[in-house]
Amino acid sequence: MMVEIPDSHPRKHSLMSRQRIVDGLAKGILADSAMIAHGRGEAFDYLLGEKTTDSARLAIEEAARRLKRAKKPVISVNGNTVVLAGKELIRVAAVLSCPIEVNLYYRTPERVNGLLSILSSDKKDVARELKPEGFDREWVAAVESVELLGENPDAQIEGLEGPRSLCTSNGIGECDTILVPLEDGDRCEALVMSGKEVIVVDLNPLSRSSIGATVTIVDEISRAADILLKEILSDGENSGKWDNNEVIRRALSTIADSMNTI
Ligand code: PTJ
Repeated sequence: MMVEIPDSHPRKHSLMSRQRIVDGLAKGILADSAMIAHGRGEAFDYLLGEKTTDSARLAIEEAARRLKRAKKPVISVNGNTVVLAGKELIRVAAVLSCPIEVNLYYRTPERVNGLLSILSSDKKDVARELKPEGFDREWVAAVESVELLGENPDAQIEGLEGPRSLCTSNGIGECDTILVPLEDGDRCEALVMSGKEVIVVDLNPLSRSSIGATVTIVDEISRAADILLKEILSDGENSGKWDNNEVIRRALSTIADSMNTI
């Protein structure tokens, strides 16, 4: 049931995201457990104050630096990510000139095709937008050149078995740096083991993906993607040594501090 949410509602963004998941499930493009995954995310987001924390911002800055210096970056998306942040990630891919690959835990050809067709239509919408501030190339061409992969996998993620290991050589297969929102722990581990830099976006700081990643952004995917775009377009300073455990500890301490608000 679609309910009109007034602009004044303090949790409008969160309720609209929930509706996107409901609609995606009705269309059959999301995993049956998509709502459970979303609910877990919402619970953590609530405890994190439903905003990008300072430590998440540091992780986004680090992610931007690594994606910019990567030789072959790629953005991997699953069902939830496409419906929540498809357009945001197309903007990021256009600026990085990198492909987006649909890579699913619960893979079926129907879901892959359905998600690719949403991304194709998102690409058309994004191409019609004004180019983001700081981007000095031709916007329409940059957006149109974003390759959407995943339909015809011709490679496998080393160390994984089954349909979730299937990938495209020109995307996840040969990338050196991968942005993987809402990732599954085994795949994250396998990607790290195969020598790739793995940038995870996950609201749960204690998930196996969060703990195993090279850079963990503990933030909501659509919020994080907007900030990531700005960071990629800015002249960020070089990073020093990256301590990923520190951002995880800081996210946990934000959650612990939320108890002091009452
Ligand atoms: O589309 P598929 O087949 O690849 O399946 C995707 C899901 C997400 C259903 C599947 O990967 C899954 O079951 O994921 P998990 O194991 O529930 O993990 C999802 C993680 O993402 C959890 O740690 C959540 O806290 C986190 N999360 C959920 N929503 C968001 C989020 N993190 C960032 N932004 C969100 N919007």
